[in-house]
Amino acid sequence: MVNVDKKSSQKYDVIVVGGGFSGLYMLHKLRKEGLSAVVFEGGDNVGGTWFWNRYPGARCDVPSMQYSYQFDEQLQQDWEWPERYSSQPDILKYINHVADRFDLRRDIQLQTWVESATYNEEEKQWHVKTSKGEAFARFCVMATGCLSSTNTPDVPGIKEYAGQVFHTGNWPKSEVDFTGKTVGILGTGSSAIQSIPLIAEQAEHLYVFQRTPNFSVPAANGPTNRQEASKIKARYSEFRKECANKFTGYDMHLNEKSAAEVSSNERVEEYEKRWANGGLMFLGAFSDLLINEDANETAAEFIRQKISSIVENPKVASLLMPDHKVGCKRLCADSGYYSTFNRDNVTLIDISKNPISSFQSMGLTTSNGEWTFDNLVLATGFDAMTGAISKIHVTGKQGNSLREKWIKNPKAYLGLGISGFPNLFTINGPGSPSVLTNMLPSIEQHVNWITDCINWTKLKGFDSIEATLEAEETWAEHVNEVAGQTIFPTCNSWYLGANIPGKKRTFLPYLGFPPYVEKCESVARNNYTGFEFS
Ligand code: N01
Repeated sequence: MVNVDKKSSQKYDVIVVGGGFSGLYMLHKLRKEGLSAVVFEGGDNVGGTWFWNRYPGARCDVPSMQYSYQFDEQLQQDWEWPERYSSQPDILKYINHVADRFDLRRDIQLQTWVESATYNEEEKQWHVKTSKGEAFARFCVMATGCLSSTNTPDVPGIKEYAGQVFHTGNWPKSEVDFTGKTVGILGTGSSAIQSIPLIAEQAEHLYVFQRTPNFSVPAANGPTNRQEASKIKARYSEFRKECANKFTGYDMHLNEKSAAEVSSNERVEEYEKRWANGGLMFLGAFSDLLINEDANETAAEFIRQKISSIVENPKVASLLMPDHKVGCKRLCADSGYYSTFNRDNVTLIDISKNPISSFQSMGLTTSNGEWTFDNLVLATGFDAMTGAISKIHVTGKQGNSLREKWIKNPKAYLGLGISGFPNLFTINGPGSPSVLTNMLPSIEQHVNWITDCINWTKLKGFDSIEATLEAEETWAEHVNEVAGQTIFPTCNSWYLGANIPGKKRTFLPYLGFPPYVEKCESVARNNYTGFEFS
């Protein structure tokens, strides 16, 4: 581990902010290139998202054999994933193994929050102030995660609530025991859908406050199929290449047929097959589910019927049925979510028409009732893709603030570089495929690209590299244009920043991993078009 006092005002080639999947690989890669680097991480251990999201049932919904690093062949051969979809503790164990295996900890400073990063135009370097000191570097890489800045709703009186409050995205390390407790949970996104079945098993009574219902499909998790895993390992690098050619960067088993071209029997058969197999591959059932509203409606109706067949109380079933398009809010994968509403100790409260008016010390009031509970769980999501960076006072050229820039319009060229902020890179920043892909290959692609770019800049004798405003704007327009051809912008989601009051509504992630990679490679091949150097 970095000795805080000794290194607190040292100068590096690169400062990396964040010690999750991105920060760890970034450090490893920079070191391999002979560059000096430090990682500042706020948590008391590595892991990022997987360090903080310890809520009951936290699990990844991308298959374990794909949700893992591919940069080291021996690592991917050696590691054994116990389950098809990995639990948070197993992923954290893996991240810790990687930190030890590649001797990363000596350059990671834990429990160190980055407060500000200021670009010195004369010296062409970043001055980073942390909770423990300061450091300088020519380059700064924000590896701060897309879903790491928690969103706590600003409901009147929420601070008056006297029971214990837990946010799924910032769950305590010590065990939380809801036995004998009444619990209220706010939110019904992925985190809630994973945790509700487990909290319901423990709590005396669980009140679920739902503003918008969400589509969920069974995860069908289970132990890793060893035969299948061995087959993948026998040709891991080829398998990874095949996945990189998929739209989402992982294998969705996309059916080439459109929903319209098959009979209704064939359609239902396909949906049934995918429902039974489990997971997000449900969205690969037909080629046009995400681009054609009618096709999408066939999938939506199939899931609604499933809800109706699982949930015994028809009124509750009907409340759980979303009326938006499947996938426009991220599809969830669950283990017994809908059937949990058949339990006597679970009550669903619709707050779409009767919103929460205020919290009191013992609970909350909606326009049609009062609810008391011992503990409150906020499963209210994140200020996605820009929130974590905006929390840091980032100041670029001419004293301009990144927070101010992003309030008006959160954009970055290729999700990698920001005009007015030279030598600053974002891993999975706004405009990158990131959250619409398997995050791991997306992270590795960004880290590799950033490292090559830093090397190239140094090789050419430049002191700084900066995205041009024109390139940044053209890219942001393109991101929205591509999304506009799909069902994604048809509902309020965090992809659009719509979950954060006051955040500009713009589509944040880029749709399509292979064309994105091709674009990044072409930019690099052509001497980093869209960037300027000094
Ligand atoms: O957050 P969310 P999440 N009053 O934003 C509600 C990833 N992830 O933590 O829809 C009342 O999806 C909000 O309601 P509404 C995954 O990418 C992955 O669950 O805005 N309600 C919504 O129901 C996921 O998409 C995995 O009307 C309020 C909920 O809170 C992303 O993280 C697991 C409210 C927030 O849902 C975020 O998921 C978990 C208010 N003021 C997470 N404010 C896996 O890999 C918000 N809500 C499986």
